[in-house]
Amino acid sequence: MKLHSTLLAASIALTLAACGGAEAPSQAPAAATPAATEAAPAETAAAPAEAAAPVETAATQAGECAFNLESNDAMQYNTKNIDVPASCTEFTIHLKHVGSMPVAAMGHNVVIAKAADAAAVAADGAALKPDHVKEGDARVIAKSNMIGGGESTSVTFEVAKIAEGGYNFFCTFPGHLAMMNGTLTVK
Ligand SMILES: [Cu+2]
Repeated sequence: MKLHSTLLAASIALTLAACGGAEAPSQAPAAATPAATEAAPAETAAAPAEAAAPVETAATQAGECAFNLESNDAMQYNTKNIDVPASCTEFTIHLKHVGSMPVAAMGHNVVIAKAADAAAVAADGAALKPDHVKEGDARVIAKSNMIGGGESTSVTFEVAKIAEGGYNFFCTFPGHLAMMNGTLTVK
């Protein structure tokens, strides 16, 4: 019985000694948690492309026997039809280029001819700078100068010459005819 107690005491002493000697420095370095949580890039929704302005809003009838026609840097007139009162003897189309591009790059004019002749008139004038209309072209009722951004011009014609109908107004700058043409309606 005595021996047993002694062994037990020794065992305890050993245990204590072991514990005492094991003084591990308890300075655990703070785990450097990478707190740099990357800010999620905000998905900026792409702004919806603005629809091109309607073509026919800005056209204005400039009095009984005239019309204010606008053209721009996007190769457009601002109307697809011009009403010409049958009561007018002469009719004038005032053309304004509201863009800023030079005439050599984005020139516009107004030529009056039968719709069926428009393509041939433009083709025959394609190489003829600066007006792009063949001199003395019998198919042409009237034509304005070719203008660039910020400029204005006008063309006047006798209404009787288009009274039978089927006439268009169009631009003969190379490549513009498909976009830039409209009807003349005598009424
Ligand atoms: Cu043009």
